[in-house]
Amino acid sequence: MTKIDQIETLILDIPTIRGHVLSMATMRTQTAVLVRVKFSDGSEGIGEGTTIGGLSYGPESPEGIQSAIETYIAPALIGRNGDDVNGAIQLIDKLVKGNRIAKTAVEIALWDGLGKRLGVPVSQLFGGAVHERLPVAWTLASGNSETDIAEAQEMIETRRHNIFKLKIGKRSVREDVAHVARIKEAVGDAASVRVDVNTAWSLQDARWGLKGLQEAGCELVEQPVPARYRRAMAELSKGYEIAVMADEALNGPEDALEVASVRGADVFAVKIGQSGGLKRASEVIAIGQAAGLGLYGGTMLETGLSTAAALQLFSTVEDLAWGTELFGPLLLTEDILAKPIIYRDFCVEIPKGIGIGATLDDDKINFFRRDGGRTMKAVAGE
Ligand code: MUC
Ligand code: MG
Repeated sequence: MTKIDQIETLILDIPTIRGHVLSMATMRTQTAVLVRVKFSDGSEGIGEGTTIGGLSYGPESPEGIQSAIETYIAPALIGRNGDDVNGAIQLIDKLVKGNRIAKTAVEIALWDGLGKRLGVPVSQLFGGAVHERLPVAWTLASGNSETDIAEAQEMIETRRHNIFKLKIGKRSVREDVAHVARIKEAVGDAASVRVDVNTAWSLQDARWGLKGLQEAGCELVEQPVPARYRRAMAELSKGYEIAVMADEALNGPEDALEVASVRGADVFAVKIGQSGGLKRASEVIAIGQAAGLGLYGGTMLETGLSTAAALQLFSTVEDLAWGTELFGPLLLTEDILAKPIIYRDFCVEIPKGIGIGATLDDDKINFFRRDGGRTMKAVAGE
């Protein structure tokens, strides 16, 4: 039996290429929790748990993710059969409530280790890839319309992105709609324009917002109202032609079922971290498919590591009608992978290779680690 011998965690702080202005925070750095699982046969698996803007986006912070893994998840898994990923998921779900991003980080490392030992990509463990590349959006969030337009035009010219998600919700609804209309007018039919409000609007704001956005040619609005307002989301989906996407409302398959049952969205933004791992994300996908909803491969602006893991899963999904936004590595000043993920022709390529298809660049890890390489937090068996 290949046993789980040791689980290490470390926190990386990586600067972003520009300020990323969201309704609840402006990001100048992204913080990722990395996990390395060492197995008794000498094999290893790597994983990542990342959130956005400290505790401003969701209930887990980077420090909390690290602590949940070290204190509760790792001790329960040490000594177990490393090949039994489902058993590990079930055990941790019993022992640890919530903490989905922490669970995801460890689960990715377990799938990565298993894929490597079997000599197959993780997509194979989910039935096999049906895509080699997927469309990938870019987020315009400099906080300035002119800068966003210049950024969009450069992305279209270089054939990197022709789907843009605009982060709004910080200014008034009227100002936001005017900002979106200017960008849509500038890019015309060369690009799809969508927005993410990150829960900032009341239902009343959202009614005005969706009307204005729709008239401006915006195709989709992501999470306009707070996550718990399922009926408001349903009302908005029904009331306008513009597609309404659930993001913060989707924390795993149970939420997916509730949202689908009240038709509280037209589209699911599926995030592996928010779902609680690749397996739970695959369940969210199945519920969305069964309910006839559109699917979108979401991100928590993770590094190349978790982006590779998400791509392994999304490559197996028959129809991601709204594409993906797995551009996290491009927002960071440095990619931490030895072989960066490839972005070209408006698509992201599914990494080749075994496991999640990612190898870390150790120099970069040492450079960005918060503890400066002085301590290694590890939980190991006797
Ligand atoms: C979110 O809320 O979707 C994804 C892309 C981006 O710019 O921010 C994220 C988070
Ligand atoms: Mg979102």
